[in-house]
Amino acid sequence: MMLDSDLIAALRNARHIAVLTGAGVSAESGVPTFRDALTGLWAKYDPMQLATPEAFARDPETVSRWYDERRLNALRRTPNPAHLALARWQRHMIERARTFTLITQNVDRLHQAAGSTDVIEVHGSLIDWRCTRTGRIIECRGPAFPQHPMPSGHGGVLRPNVVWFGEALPEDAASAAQHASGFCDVFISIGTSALVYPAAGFIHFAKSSGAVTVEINRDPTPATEIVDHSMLGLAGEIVPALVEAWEQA
Ligand code: BV8
Repeated sequence: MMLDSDLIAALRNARHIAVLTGAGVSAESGVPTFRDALTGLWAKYDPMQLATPEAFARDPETVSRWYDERRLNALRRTPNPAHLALARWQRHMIERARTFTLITQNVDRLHQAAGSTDVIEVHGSLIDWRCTRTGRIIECRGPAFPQHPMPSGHGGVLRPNVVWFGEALPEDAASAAQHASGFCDVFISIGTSALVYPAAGFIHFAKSSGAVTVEINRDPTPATEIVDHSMLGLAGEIVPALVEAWEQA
């Protein structure tokens, strides 16, 4: 794979790298992207109509079932070469006393399974569910819920601890992501359609803050025309090649 020499030079000199990932990074692990997350019996639903507090209030059983099915699928999946390469890159950057910040829109926890640490989950996680009354968070790695929605045992029911459309990002995650995007020398967007805000805004903020910006994606996106380097292709192929080129630079 031919890699741009200017990009390799920018990566070699970067003291701070920030990466934003989307569902495209997990696609090769068998986790459907948000738009593909509706197969089979879910085909009749629009995810934008299910991933909202209004949908949960209107039909908690359907929304709970959809998220529990996605949770069980995510728990069956394993990290792919893109996840593993990002975790290796972070380790090697830390060894060189540099920073590597991974911001993810994904809710499948595959980055952590690959060994990435301090992952900033701007859209929460499918694995954690929280009580609608107390806000108490419970990590759910067990079998399918026997009931939908599940009683929390604390006077409420369990909802997925994800950020729904119309909900604010977790304050700590949003500010950490904003800081990393504004502070980095190189910002790399991987496997995201760059359509959902405020997450997609981190790409623009990094660029306006002077970072060299890179996009790795199977298809062009609205960010493609504003980044400095666009690499079209599969994350599972491009990301390991990029990390190898950085290690040899
Ligand atoms: C909020 C968790 C306000 C749930 C998700 C401007 C500013 C702020 C908000 C807005 C704004 N304009 C509009 C909004 C509202 C809205 C929004 O952005 N709407 C869009 C549709 C226009 N934003 C919000 O509602 C956000 N909240 O703004 O709150 C507020 C403030 C204060 C107080 C109260 C309220 C919250 C947004 C978060 C929604 N939750 N996920 C769940 O998972 O169910 S978003 C979800 O969809 C994903 O997390 C992802 O971020 C997004 C898109 O999903 P996908 O398309 O599947 O995935 P992705 O984007 O990652 O695309 C896949 C890409 O991968 C594709 O491009 C494909 O080509 C590529 N690909 C595929 N395979 C591969 C690959 N690439 C490489 N290799 C491969 N193998």
